[in-house]
Amino acid sequence: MAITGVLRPGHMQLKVLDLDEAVEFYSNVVGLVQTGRDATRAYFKGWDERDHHSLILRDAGEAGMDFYGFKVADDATLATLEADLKNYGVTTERVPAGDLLETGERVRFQIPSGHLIELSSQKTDVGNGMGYINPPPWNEAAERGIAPIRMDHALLYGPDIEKVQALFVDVLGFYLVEHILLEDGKTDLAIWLSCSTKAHDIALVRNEEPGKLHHTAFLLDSWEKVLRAADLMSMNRVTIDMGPTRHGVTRGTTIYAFDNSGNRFETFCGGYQSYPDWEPLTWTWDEVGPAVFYHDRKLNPAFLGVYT
Ligand code: M3P
Ligand code: FE
Repeated sequence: MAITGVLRPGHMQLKVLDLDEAVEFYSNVVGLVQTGRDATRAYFKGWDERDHHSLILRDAGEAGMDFYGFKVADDATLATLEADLKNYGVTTERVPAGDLLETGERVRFQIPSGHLIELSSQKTDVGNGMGYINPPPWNEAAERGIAPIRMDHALLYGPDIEKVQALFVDVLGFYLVEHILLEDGKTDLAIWLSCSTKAHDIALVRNEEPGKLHHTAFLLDSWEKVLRAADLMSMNRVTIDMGPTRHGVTRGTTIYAFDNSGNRFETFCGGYQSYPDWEPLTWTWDEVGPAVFYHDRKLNPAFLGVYT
């Protein structure tokens, strides 16, 4: 098995203003599949995800993120990474199995940017509805609403992103794929980190205020589906922040829009696949516009300034 350690983003718990409204939005407009509900939360997955859930919506009376979790290979890996984090000086806590539906114990810790990150190794495989023997390529869940394949990545806003990078690289086995430099030519404004061959599994933008969410991204498999997503957003009167367009960073095609709580989400079609031995790509301050929006070549004011 070549992929070891941290495998992929596992879950994001998002705070919403009104759970019923959010459930309706993420089911019918975003087109995620609802897989569960508990006292305060609703659970969703993309149509081609197999684990019980990736997005959890919590009735919180406000917007933002509670935590972002990664799936690790197995229980032994979870215990090893927990010990490695402690040796690195990170305080960790075990959240009991079953706290999230169909999910085993989670190791939770705070990173220097103020966000809560989790690792877990067990989540019930509920399948993608197409079975494991002679499966069809897609089913009706792949066409309802925007219908992303999976939750893809998150972009977090907070301070001390170089410390976050060190922790993810030195302890969790991630690598830097791309970064944008500030005017001084030395300090990073933003970093894109991968634990896989994806161009990013997590990204961070430097920001004074800790613990903030810029966006959660959902994967589509073609530029045409990005266009279809934009059509559906307009048909459903969804507020689009930017797009459809392309990122210079990651070369991904993209739309940013807001859910009814004001949380930004991205419908993203990945640009290229990356490898841990590749030299990271650098974007300089004078090219920050095209780094983020390749066609407009400038940032829109809401894009950097609005987060939850
Ligand atoms: C992405 C992406 C920023 C750039 C964001 C890029 C906030 O969201 O998926 O590559 O500068
Ligand atoms: Fe993104």
